[in-house]
Amino acid sequence: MKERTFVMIKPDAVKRKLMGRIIQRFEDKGLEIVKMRMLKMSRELAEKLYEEHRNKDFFKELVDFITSDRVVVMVIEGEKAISVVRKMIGKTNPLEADMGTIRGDFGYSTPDNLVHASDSEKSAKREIQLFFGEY
Ligand code: 3AN
Repeated sequence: MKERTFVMIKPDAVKRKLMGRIIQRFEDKGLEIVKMRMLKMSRELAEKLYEEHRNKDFFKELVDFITSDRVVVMVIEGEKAISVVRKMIGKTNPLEADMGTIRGDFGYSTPDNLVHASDSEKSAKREIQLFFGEY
């Protein structure tokens, strides 16, 4: 069954001019980009996106980072898109992410680990609605 997932290219990837290469990977895999836009997030929006991390010690660092520059947000569609995209981005910590994944190939630290992608259908719905107003 086709699924939709929310993907965000983070400010570090935009600054490092990796946007094109990251988008290319999703297209090469056979996934469909059905919505996309670039924006600079407000603190309010960033805090909503990351609300599950509100009590973590890295929360302020994460919100500072994600609002520091532009991001690209996308809705990606495809068979099992949520798990396929999570596999393609790799583990949260780029030092532990497998080579061949986006974080494994391009990243070295957190919170600047290049991409965000929804981890479940529930998060995908919430995150897509947050940025695109509809699912
Ligand atoms: P993922 O993005 O792999 O689902 P989460 O949901 O655990 O990972 O974390 C959300 C974001 O918070 C990560 N993408 C990363 O930018 C940041 N983050 C996670 N762990 C840390 C940490 N220990 N220190 C700084 N930032 C972190």
